[in-house]
Amino acid sequence: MKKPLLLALLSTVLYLPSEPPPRERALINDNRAPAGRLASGVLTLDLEARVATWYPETDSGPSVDVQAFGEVGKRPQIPGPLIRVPAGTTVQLSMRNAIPNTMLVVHGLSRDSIRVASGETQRARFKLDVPGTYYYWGSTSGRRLGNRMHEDAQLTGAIVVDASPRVQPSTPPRDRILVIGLMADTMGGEDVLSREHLLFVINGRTWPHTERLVYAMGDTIRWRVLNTTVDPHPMHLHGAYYRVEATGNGTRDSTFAVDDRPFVNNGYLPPGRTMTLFWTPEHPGNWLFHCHIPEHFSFRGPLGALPSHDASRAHGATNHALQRMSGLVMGVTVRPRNGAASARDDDSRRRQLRLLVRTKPGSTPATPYYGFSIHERGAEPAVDSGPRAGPPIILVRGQPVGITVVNRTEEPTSIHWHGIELESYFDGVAGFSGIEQRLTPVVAQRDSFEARFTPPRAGTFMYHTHVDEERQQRAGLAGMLVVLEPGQKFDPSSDFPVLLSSPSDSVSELTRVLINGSLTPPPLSLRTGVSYRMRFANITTRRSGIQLALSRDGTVTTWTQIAKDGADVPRERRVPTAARVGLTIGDTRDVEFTPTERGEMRLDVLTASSKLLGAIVIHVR
Ligand SMILES: [Cu+2]
Repeated sequence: MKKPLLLALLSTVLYLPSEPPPRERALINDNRAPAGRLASGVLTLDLEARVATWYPETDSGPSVDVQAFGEVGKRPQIPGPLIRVPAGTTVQLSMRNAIPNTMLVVHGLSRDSIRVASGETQRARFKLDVPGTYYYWGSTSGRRLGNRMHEDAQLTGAIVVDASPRVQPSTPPRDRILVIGLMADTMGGEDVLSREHLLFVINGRTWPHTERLVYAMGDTIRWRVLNTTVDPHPMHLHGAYYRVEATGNGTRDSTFAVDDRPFVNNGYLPPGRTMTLFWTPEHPGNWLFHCHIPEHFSFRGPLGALPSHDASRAHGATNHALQRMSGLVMGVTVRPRNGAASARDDDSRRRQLRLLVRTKPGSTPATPYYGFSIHERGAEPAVDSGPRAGPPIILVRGQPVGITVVNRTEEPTSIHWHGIELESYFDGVAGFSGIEQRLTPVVAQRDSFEARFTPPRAGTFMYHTHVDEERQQRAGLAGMLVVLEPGQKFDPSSDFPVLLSSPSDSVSELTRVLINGSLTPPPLSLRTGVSYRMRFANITTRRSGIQLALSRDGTVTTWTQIAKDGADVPRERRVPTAARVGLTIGDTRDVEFTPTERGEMRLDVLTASSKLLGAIVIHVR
């Protein structure tokens, strides 16, 4: 609208604001530059909470006004300014509340929370003594850390206390700090199926706009990952394992003894928890580090809006990674070593399999029903209407394999070999896996793609679609991948895969899981005195809190955990424990047990609050 000329002139002369001044932009904080002034063992830090405009995608993308911490005289940051000091540093803090009409309560700085009314400044003096990873957080809504949803949900900053420089030379830290944040409209929980707005960010940005971390082969990569959200996050690393060095809850951080460090590719990060991890890439190329809950990394609209029904169909997407994922994902690029020879391809020894991906009877476009079949020799197996999960693929450690994924469905797909340490190009993230210009293509309708790898480790892994994950995994595109030691035979009478997935209809999904693709898995027949192995895998789409329990007459028995995520528990650390274990999305776990008495046993699949989701009945003879 045109302003009347006189008013326009007056505005010019008198600088009358014609509209409110634009808010200042929040800086995206990569958590590399510590805040404040450090001198003689004292950090002077003047913080302020203000309202700022946040751009979680790109500098010119959609934006939202939120509350943010900043240093006084500098721009606000999301996440808040990094406090990073050597152990023993005294912090001289001032905290100002520049948000109108609020009571700001800040936790994690000094022993007590700091309450600051609008326009006021509070001071605190405290010492940071214990090395580790922590965070501070504020609220103006009176909510707890994870329950902040809108305006105050980004009032979070990392605190890192480094070992004293007298102990450790003061080289610039090479670790990276990744703060997971969330803005949502409802809190969620086990039974909430869809949240309208759900914006997951890492260091203030959502995928594919999160920072791309670049390393060289042989680098030790060290991350401090902070979950300041209400949701748990199983953090899956593609193509490699990491060691968890420490875990914390924001105010306490515990370092594992060297021998106790979990060795995983899928580490569980509950709400409010932190973990410090490290890994050394052995393969160059592009790798993902992402939450394995599809709702947390599937494609969403601007500012995390639930995409419209049409937009949620991936049929046209050719670049899955960039067009069909968002949220809680980091991309890592590992540069090849100069002059390093690529792995020698020995085709004469390569076992060739075809993995047929086909539409099953009963499939509809709205609720697709797809199946995997393995075709190794002879005629192609017929399409069956059996279990809604792929058959186990049995491979041998050290034996090269070529698995040709043949897509005969009506939508593009791509298969990820979950937990296998392989070349990036075969990792299955269409549009992302690979090196430089050679990126994995999506497997289009009526097309195929040969994944080549040599499993370096015997154990329990998975193969599953990495396209439109929620839809295609529920359609049935997930199975177990078992890698045996050379010379070992797979014995289905003593070795039991137990793959958990989600039913495709939303009513069953509320109360049940599929066990090996079935709501009614057949009972197992065991004999006393025989040792059995069970291989558990959770590829459900929303059941991150699953517990598995083996019991007799209502009493949990004992078993021995022998592997997690495909990596063996060292023999000397294998001890019988109570037969109950958590299995989050993306986890695999192997246990061994020997029945000692005849009778009936049960393997129950339970929610975190012990509601029954499914069971296998076991007859011991
Ligand atoms: Cu998550």
